[in-house]
Amino acid sequence: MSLSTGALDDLADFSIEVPSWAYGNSGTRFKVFTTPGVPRDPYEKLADAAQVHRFTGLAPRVSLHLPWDEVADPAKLGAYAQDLGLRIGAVNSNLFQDDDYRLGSLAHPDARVRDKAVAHHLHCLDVMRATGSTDLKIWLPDGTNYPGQDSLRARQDRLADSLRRVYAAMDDTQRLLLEYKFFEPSFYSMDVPDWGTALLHCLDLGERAQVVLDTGHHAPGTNIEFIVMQLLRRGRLGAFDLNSRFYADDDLIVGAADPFQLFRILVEIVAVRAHRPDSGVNFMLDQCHNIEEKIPGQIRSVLNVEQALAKALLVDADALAEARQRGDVLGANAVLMDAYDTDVRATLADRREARGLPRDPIAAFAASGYAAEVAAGRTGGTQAGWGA
Ligand code: PSV
Ligand code: MN
Ligand code: MN
Repeated sequence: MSLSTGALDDLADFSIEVPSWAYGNSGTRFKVFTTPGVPRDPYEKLADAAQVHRFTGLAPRVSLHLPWDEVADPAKLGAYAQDLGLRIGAVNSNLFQDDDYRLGSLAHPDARVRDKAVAHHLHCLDVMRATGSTDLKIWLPDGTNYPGQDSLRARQDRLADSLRRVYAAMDDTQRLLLEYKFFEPSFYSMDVPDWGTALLHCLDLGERAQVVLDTGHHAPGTNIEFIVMQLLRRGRLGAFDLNSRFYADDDLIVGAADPFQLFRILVEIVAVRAHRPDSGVNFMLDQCHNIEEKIPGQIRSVLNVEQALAKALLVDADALAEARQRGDVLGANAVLMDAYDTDVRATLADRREARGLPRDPIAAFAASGYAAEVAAGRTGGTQAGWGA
């Protein structure tokens, strides 16, 4: 396949949002390993994120998580991001580390706790106003562990009411992005376990409520690209949390476990040009780097997404349509596989070089000395929030 077709031109303004928590120490409930030079505050997380953008040109936005990224002056944090050539992306409302949330947050049986969770979102909206963020991202740990523990239906009603209160407080320029997850930390029922539930809540709320699809949040074998297509059909795919899973919510580097699945997802995206910046689909990462180096881990991640998108852009749409029309099952499949099997690495390196970026961003970062510099200068870095 020739790569000189201009099919890859759309890569020029494609971007990926990185999570602030990818730069902190993280781990499992068994152990959190520390990394020398890990950021001590949100400012240092942004400085590390800026390295990913510097070497790839792909990652100009950073998601925050509150209260992990709480600062005295959010406007100053937003301005600092700008100085680094970045922007604050989605603000995630953390509802899973407060003792009050033992039985849930926005769906909690006690109105006092629900009020507290709603108030936290109003605070997040203020931080968004101060930092220039437009996306409020809600992932609920809410659910139950035992049949009978609470009324499944009452929990939905309480959740709908709480979400309405948050939505009503939003500006016209702000979006509410609702993420689903099929299990964990609740093991019998999650209150937003699937895309159908998330979509129903979003449809009730209004136009500016959209669904977040985290690629690690489905049962094994789920056809994720079908969900992508269906949410796109209704104009309700707001964002991705991209990562890889082998078993559950593994939060590993995107494209590591199943690059073909990532390609198939992006084929559905490209089919309706949702990779374009004006589509409203925010391509975010939600990953943790438990044992690998964090900045190179993020660089690898954004490059994996770019590579999968490049292959999706190479799909010959006309040939595919013709094969489908004639009922040529193998022919249609071959069109997809031709694109997937194309080695785009040299082409992408050429494109980087032409834009003044390194051909090999991971090698360039290693050669830059940044890791040694921060290891020497930062002591007592924070953990992203998991384990202990
Ligand atoms: C939950 O598993 C989740 O995917 C949500 O997006 C959280 O905000 C995120 O992980 C960070 O831990
Ligand atoms: Mn997520
Ligand atoms: Mn997750």
